[in-house]
Amino acid sequence: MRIGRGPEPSDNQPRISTTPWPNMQTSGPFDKTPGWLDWFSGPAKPRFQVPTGAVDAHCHVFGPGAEFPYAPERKYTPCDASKHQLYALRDHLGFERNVVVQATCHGADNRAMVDALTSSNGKARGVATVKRTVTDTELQAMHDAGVRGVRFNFVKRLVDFTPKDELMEIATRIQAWGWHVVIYFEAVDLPELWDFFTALPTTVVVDHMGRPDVSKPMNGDDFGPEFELFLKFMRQHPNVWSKVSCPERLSVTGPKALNGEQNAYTDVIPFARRVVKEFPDRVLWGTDWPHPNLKDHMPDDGLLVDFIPHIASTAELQHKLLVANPMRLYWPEEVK
Ligand code: 0GY
Repeated sequence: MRIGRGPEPSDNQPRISTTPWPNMQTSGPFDKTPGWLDWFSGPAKPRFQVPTGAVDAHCHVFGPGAEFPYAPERKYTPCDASKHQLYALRDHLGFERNVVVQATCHGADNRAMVDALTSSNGKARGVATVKRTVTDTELQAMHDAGVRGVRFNFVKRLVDFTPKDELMEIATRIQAWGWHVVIYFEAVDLPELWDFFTALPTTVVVDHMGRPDVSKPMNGDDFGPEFELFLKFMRQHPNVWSKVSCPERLSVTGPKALNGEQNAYTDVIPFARRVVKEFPDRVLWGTDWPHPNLKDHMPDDGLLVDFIPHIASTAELQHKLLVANPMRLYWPEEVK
């Protein structure tokens, strides 16, 4: 099966094409960032069968630019990646639900993400980006659409600086809707951000394990000061969760999830496995489709799913990672 781009099909069905690597475009008055890697359009069927009710808890939509323009303040212009293509991928990989995280190329204009949620028959929830000027009416409308969190991004190549007092004000306000805060930062910045993160009054979800440098030497069970600090962060703060996603972004030595590779990104496995083992009730996993800003290669999402049993080796751990935990955080009303 291929999940192609192009004009949206009138019946909202995924478009099937025979071209494995089309040059995907950006619609509207936009040009892709030079060197942009397009998402993989012919993913393999995963060998690993995800459990019934599995949630892809980190993915994005991009535009389409002609319908949902990219934000003027964006740091990159991607190829379009529509809700139809996202939901076709979901079905192909065997997932039942998605958590759509606002991508920085849309700034604080959440319309594309919210539109994806409202088109999902309740099968998608979202994480928004908001400014302190957001009104309670707007927050309520986003809640009604399925938004359950806000994302604070500290990765400098992606966003301009937002003062911490503004972020704390937002975190305090969203508590009224029972939302949580998703944080994205680089491992080297954790010491400086520690006091702010530990003062957040909500559940806090860390993107991609705080982006460890997996090439730093390990000593037996000791992961070195940077990742040990991240583990301490989770250990000391029971409100902190982590996504154990994005091996394709963190890996230095691969091998890449391409050409049927069943043992991809082996250098990331010890890190993710450690987090899953120590905090099995506070981990989430997502594809990160359509994989913004990858520079080296674009993974085959089917093979990315085959990475999961390497980091969650039992059916019980897999169920927590893919079903029980995301359901508790994003669909608590359905959890008995
Ligand atoms: C990710 C990672 C990245 C980008 C974004 O919203 C975004 O632009 O999240 C990245 O470039 O590392 O989680 O998708």
